[in-house]
Amino acid sequence: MTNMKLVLIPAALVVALFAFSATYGLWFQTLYVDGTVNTGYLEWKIVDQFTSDAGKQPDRSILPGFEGDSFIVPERKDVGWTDCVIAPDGMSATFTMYNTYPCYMAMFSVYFRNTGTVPIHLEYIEFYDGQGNLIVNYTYPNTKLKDFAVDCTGDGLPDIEILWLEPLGEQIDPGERSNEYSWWVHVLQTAPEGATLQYTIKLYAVQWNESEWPIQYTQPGTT
Ligand SMILES: [Ca+2]
Ligand SMILES: [Ca+2]
Repeated sequence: MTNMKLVLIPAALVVALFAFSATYGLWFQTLYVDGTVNTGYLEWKIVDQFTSDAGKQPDRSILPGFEGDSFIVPERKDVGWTDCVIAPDGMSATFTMYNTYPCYMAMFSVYFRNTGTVPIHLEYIEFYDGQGNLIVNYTYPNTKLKDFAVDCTGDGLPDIEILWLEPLGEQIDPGERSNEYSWWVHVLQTAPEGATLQYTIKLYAVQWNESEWPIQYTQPGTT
């Protein structure tokens, strides 16, 4: 009887291992499923820009803190000028002001397009100085960014102050172009004489339903 038990136990083990191996084999069997899985992709590009003193325009002037009339054109002098280069990947734009002097003022804008397949939400904007250092990460929706200064030349002294004009919070559907995002720049007294001043901006978007501050829409028929 004892010998019979000893025989039965290994036999049971063999049966159990056989069953387990069948399950194991099925677990790793490749299963083929027919069909197409569509996954959207997130992409946007800066597609256009504006600088107010491109070419030979009369220079504008304004006082520190953007006080005064921004459309003053003193004696129609043309000393400085501006331009913009959009990066080949469309993810950033670099703005340059040439031959500047204190109180010189210029206006700048960018526009971008949703080149992906899902709606996006403009989440924040970054400003970098002339050395590529991050200066400001603008993340506050529907509010005006407080004026901020940027040292473009890396000498520790601010060269320009920036006034951001448009609130964030825009949703852009696939293929659509954004609204205008614009800001003013005023050259400070501490900028080097005749300096070429440069800074870069980057815009960041997220999938519309992953925004930290989604736009609250009113449902039709509600008050
Ligand atoms: Ca000019
Ligand atoms: Ca400086």
